[in-house]
Amino acid sequence: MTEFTRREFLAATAAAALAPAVVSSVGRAAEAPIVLRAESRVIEVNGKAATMLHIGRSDGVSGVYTEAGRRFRVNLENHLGEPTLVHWHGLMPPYQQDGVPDISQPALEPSGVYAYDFPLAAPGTYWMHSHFGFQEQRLMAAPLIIRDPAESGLDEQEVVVMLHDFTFRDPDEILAELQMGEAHDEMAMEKSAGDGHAKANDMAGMDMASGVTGDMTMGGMEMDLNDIEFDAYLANDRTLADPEVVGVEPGGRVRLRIINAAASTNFFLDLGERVGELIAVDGLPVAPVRGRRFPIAIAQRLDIRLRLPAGQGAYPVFAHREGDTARTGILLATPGARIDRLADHAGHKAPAVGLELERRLAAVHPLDPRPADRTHVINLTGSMKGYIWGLNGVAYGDHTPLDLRQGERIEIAFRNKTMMAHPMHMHGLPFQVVEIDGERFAGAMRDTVLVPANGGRVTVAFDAVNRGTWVMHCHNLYHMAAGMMTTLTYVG
Ligand SMILES: [Cu+2]
Repeated sequence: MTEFTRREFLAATAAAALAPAVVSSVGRAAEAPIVLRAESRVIEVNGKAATMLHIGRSDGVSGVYTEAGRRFRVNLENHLGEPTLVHWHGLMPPYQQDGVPDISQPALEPSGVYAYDFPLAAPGTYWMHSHFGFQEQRLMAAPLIIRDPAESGLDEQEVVVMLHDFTFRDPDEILAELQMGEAHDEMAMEKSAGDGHAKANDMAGMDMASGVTGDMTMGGMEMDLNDIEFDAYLANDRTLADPEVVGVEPGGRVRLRIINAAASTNFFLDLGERVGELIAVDGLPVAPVRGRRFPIAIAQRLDIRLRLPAGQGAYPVFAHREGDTARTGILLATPGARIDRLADHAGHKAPAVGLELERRLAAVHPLDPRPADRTHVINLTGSMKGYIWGLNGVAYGDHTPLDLRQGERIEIAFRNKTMMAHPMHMHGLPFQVVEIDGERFAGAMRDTVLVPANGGRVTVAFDAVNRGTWVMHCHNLYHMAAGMMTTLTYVG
């Protein structure tokens, strides 16, 4: 991915120099748009071919790499035999360009083209994914990296890692089976018996280099961690049987940009023996946190700085599925380093992802402290039985849009009444985490926060300044499909 990045950067620079400048209506020279193609592709997983989806580019780059201060100029072409639409996850576009079918704009029909053009304010690690049906589970996602021009002189190698959970099955069938209930109920019981009590012990292995182990005991309560059995976990589309090997320099500095693009899986990012420095979550800077293992919930991102030892070496970067031994990852390797086969299962189950890291995060650019003009309590509701999920007891479609006004400071208090954790994502602008389990603090700015199972309470705050109609939903794709979504509209 790093090689792609460098190549892409050179190609973009060359293209900018050669392409005739187009004069836009405001008289400013504009770059030619990047063409993104929604298309199908065949990949091989576990030795078997699978037809998946893809956001492709003619130059072979996966995703968009650009700089803050530039415009996001993209033409999305639909080369699929079905409608699609792509959401620019974490960006702050005008709402008509947010990529949510029937909220922002109609889905893009086969052979259609949509043009996107808006300014990119903040640098950071973002991503793009289909917001149509289950296309995201079919791997229709790509990195969206906005570099900081102020950091262009840093001697630091960028390594982007996109995580996926992978299934050969049809996601519609998976959801239908979950809604049938029976198989799932058995699995949930087995899981809570098997995992629920192991968690406290597993946490002893938790290491964020500060000695803080966090409070993640589950109090013996039953919970359901992983309700779908996947066939593989991918890092940049590959498993650990044949991982991506990224060439690095002895003693070099690496900036990992980790994107959890999984449909239904929380991971622990595991740096093995190396200690990294977490510098941003969901693209937005935080006061640095040093550690070897960092939780990353569905749709979240981690930016981690890593200084490699002098001398030859190979350094795995694992993503370990919560509540499971399964893992995926990539390998950073100096030239000539010995490369050993990495097992795709760890020797132990990872614990549940909780909020032990979240409590320690502090935004570098927090909201101005200010009392809320309006607070909405949102109960996360639902049941494994019938696999019905909703917000305040209703599914999307029957929902009442959240009431708010342009310019207000809004707080949203999530209360999880279910046995599963929910990664809650809001479109339009990032929020700040300001309260966990009744304790106020000035936490991270981010766009997705995990609300833990069995009574987890998280409050987020934001200023409603990006007028329009937006969605807020659980980013577990199966929960969203089952109705765990609502809308908010604010206009001037
Ligand atoms: Cu959920």
